[in-house]
Amino acid sequence: MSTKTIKSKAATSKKAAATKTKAQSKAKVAGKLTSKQLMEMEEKYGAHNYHPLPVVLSKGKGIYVWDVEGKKYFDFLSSYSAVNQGHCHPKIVKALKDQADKLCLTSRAFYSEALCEYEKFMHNYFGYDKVLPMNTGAEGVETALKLARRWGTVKKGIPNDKVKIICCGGNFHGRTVTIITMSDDPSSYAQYGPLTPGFIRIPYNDTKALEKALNEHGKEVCAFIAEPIQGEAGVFVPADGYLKKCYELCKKHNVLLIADEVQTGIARTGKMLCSQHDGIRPDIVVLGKALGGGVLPVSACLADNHIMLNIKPGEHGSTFGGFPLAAKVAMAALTVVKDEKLTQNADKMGKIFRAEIKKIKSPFIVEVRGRGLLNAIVTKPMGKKTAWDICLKLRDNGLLAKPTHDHIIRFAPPLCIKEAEIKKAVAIIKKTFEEMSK
Ligand code: IF1
Repeated sequence: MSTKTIKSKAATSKKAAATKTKAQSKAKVAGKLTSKQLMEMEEKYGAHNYHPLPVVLSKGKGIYVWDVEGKKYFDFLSSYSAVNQGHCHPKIVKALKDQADKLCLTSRAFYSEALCEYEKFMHNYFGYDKVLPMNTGAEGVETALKLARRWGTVKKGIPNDKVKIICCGGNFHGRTVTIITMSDDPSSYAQYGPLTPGFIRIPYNDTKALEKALNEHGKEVCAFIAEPIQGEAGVFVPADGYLKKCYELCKKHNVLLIADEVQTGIARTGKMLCSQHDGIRPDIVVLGKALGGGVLPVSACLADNHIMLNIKPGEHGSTFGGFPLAAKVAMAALTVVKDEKLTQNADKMGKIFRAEIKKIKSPFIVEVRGRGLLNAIVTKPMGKKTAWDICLKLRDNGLLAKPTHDHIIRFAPPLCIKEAEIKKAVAIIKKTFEEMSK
């Protein structure tokens, strides 16, 4: 590197350091704590069940977030697809505020006007007979497992202690003890004691493996659960027609198909439900994340009566499931998706994103993959540098993303992003890979 370059780099980093210090002292003057102080606070008083990227956010609007020092970033994680409509969407926040001044919580001991309205809204929006409202994605998945097992024992006649569910390697469905039983990732299931019986795991994207499992165990199997695209596994897009073939095999063996659309649903992949890419209608759909519009935890199971009505009053539920705030927020969140044509935009912007990334000539980019605005860049190891290091450099350059594994980085901005913003973000990604190569 020439002396001139060394000098200019030194000057740049000195300037950056000076800016940071100035911002920190400004923060001090404003009486606000600095990022460093806040991270130390979490270290001391918060459980250590996460290792966040070192950035402390204090504001969000649309596709952008700001840290406590006022630095602006593209949000390319969207809280793992929970902020599809953009941060603090005015119509969603208004729905929350209006309801919060009227009635927040009734429990399910009584009816609520908002929930009754929401239930009909969900029927009309998704075309299933009924909705079972819950809160987190994991609760939605647990509810789907219970609906399937209950259908299996009551309708299919499977002996109660024999009922099975087939799941996929590489899955991520949440973090309860029963759900981590399905996981093949030791960081999810190890050393939590005895797990839940009744699961058969097969490889993802392998219809022959499903056919074999159904031929051998089909009589005791009530359901097959899969993500239409495996998010945490690294945005693993299965072969075209995979889910359709799985659905046909399930029908042949009188087995329910559960689609976990917590991350892939609500327009993220360029269809309202990712299952629609294969033209199928799963027996049970699990929704979460963006159903709450980036404002509240809202999840749900959708199913028809012959599945939903096997759970009788008092046999399942949740204090906050479908509470008035969630009902109003979810209706606003889904209305925004339709009114702002976010499904179509996700499809269009996703194609532009992948095409632009493919133009980047970097020895470290192996491939870019995804559907709609659920994408990932698979990277080649850069000496000792990992995807984490790339994300640190992306942060410095004004874009927030997170690795799913050592070498895969997920890129999932809010679905309201525009073409010019996609191109600015790609320019940051390009610059970052160039800097990492030096
Ligand atoms: C965290 C991962 C993603 C999900 C699918 C159910 C759930 C999730 C397909 C459970 C949740 C979140 C959990 C979140 C990070 C994120 C995640 F990295 F953990 F694996 F997206 F890939 N089904 N995924 O993706 O929903 O109970 O969290 O509401 O920090 O644990 P939840």
